[in-house]
Amino acid sequence: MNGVQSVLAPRGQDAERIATLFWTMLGGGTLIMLAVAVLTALALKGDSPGRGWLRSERLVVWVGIVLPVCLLTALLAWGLFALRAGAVHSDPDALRVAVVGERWWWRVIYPGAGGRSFESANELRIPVGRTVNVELRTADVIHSFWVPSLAGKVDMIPGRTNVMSLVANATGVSRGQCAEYCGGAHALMSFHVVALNATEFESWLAHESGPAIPPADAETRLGQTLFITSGCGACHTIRGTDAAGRIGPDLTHVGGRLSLAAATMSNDAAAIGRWIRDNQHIKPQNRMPPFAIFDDRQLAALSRYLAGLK
Ligand code: HEC
Ligand SMILES: [Cu+2]
Repeated sequence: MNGVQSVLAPRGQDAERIATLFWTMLGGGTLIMLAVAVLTALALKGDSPGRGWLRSERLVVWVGIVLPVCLLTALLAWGLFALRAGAVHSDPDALRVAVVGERWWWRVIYPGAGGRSFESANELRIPVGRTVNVELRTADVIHSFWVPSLAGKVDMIPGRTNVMSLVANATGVSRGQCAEYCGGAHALMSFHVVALNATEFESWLAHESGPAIPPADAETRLGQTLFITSGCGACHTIRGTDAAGRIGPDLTHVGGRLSLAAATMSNDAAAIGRWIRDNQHIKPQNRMPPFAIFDDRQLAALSRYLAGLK
């Protein structure tokens, strides 16, 4: 997935402006540096008419003062204009989604039908071409929400709600990362943003807002029973079951996500099993205790149940 997390591979309106700003500043800076190098070489090694020209007052005033003042003022003005990226787009049709930074994962809250919101985690799905205003909050310390290929970064600050706009220009997956050190597992606090076309997005949203699919066979029924009886539901919600915990990510459709544990692992039954048994080695200090209480058959049932929650 080349460029999924690169400022230089923009796939969003604001990221495009930032990339243009970067290339323009780089180009301008390079030209100025070359000019200064040539003038320096001339001053050091040039013949005497050349050096005399360099000493002339007119050159010092025009090239030494007037030119830099005009050039830098123009670049500053243009840079400020270009960076209206980062401003919130006022778009009546905008989709509003909330993302809450938690040590060390992302709670994502979508508006549901009839004004009722519902939760997901560690993955933001958005419709391509439509403004998405993301409300950024934190449950604990300062985090920073950054998807380099879509837009600039905005901090999540205790007691405040910051809003940023995202507009994806193309369908596809971008990767984001917490960009403000927030303690132990900060480096493993990433996520994906998946831009879908409008109809795909609407059907995904409708499915995601619904309850978990019930287990279909004896093994996944055992998995669900283990989930409820082992205390997982104290921290996790699976809508449609008795599990209604709010401390960890909502697992109603966990099997449908691209990754586990905030883009730390790939997502399949085997990875879920490893996560349950060994998560403190996989993501040291994360807030889920490792569970060594299951035998292999139980762990397989529990993992298959969760992986099946698409
Ligand atoms: C004390 C609270 C707590 C308990 C109990 C708990 N978890 Fe977790 N769980 C968490 C937290 C917090 C995370 C997020 C970890 C991270 O990514 O930093 C998590 C993450 C997960 C994930 C990855 C979810 C995702 O979106 O990436 C799975 C799967 C999971 N837990 C399954 C379980 C199962 C199965 C049990 C019971 C055996 C369980 N959890 C018990 C708190 C808990
Ligand atoms: Cu962080």
